[in-house]
Amino acid sequence: MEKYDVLTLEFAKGLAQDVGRIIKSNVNSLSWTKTKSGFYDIVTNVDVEIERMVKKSVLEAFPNDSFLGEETGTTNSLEQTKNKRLWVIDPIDGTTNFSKGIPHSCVSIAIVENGETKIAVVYDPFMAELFEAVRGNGAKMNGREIHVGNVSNLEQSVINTGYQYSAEKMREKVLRDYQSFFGKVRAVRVFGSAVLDQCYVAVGRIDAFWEYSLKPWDVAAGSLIAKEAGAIVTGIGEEFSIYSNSLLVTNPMLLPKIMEILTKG
Ligand code: 2AM
Ligand code: CA
Repeated sequence: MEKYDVLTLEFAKGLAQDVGRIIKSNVNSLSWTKTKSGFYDIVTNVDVEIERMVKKSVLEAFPNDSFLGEETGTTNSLEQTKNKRLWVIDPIDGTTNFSKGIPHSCVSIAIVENGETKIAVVYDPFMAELFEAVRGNGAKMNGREIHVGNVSNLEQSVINTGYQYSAEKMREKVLRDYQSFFGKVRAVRVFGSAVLDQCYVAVGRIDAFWEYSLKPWDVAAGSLIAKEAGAIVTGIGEEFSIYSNSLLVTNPMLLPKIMEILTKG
């Protein structure tokens, strides 16, 4: 690993743990919660405060890099970020959980080069779990290498999904997919943090995860951690990129079976 990548990774890990402490200590004391695009799409004062803090720290430490965050958008146009490192941040993934005191959310940090994630750090302060990956170097949780699970038949699989309430066009498809798995898998879960869902595939807690209409900050870090842990990361009927509309993360053995169901429906 290059020295600069090691330095960046260590910086991102420190930052993620600092942010995690803020998330955990604020979980039951929010100043405000606002709606964004619809009544279901919310943001809290903590999301905004964390993102401002992260943006300031990142741009002070790495002034030549660009920044894209869920709450404050981007410092540069996509064209301008082409030959630069782009930090893609979700200050809190699982904001609805967080706002209700449900202890399942995380901070997500990805460093992207030419549209592909090179370094990823995700921290869940409630479980004190730090996930990390560097492209080509495997994935770790709390310093130990992690790998996807080895469930090969649907009947024994526990899979996970999520949905954007705002994506009205997808509603019927989401419900059809959900129903298609009934009676075929052991369980379908909806935990409410797309980033942790991808990390959970990486560590073998769940066997597959799929979702539509995600944004770069929902997928940039988790997808690399899953891939480096041996998962297949793909779009559904399209190629995967951090900008694509669909995401399936699965252990390799389940890929054909799950893809068949998702593309048939
Ligand atoms: P969030 O908590 O950062 O909003 C739930 O299915 C997952 O989708 C969560 O990871 C959630 O991230 C994300 N999500 C919720 N609303 C979204 C939206 N309008 N666009 C993109 N992602 C969204
Ligand atoms: Ca968020």
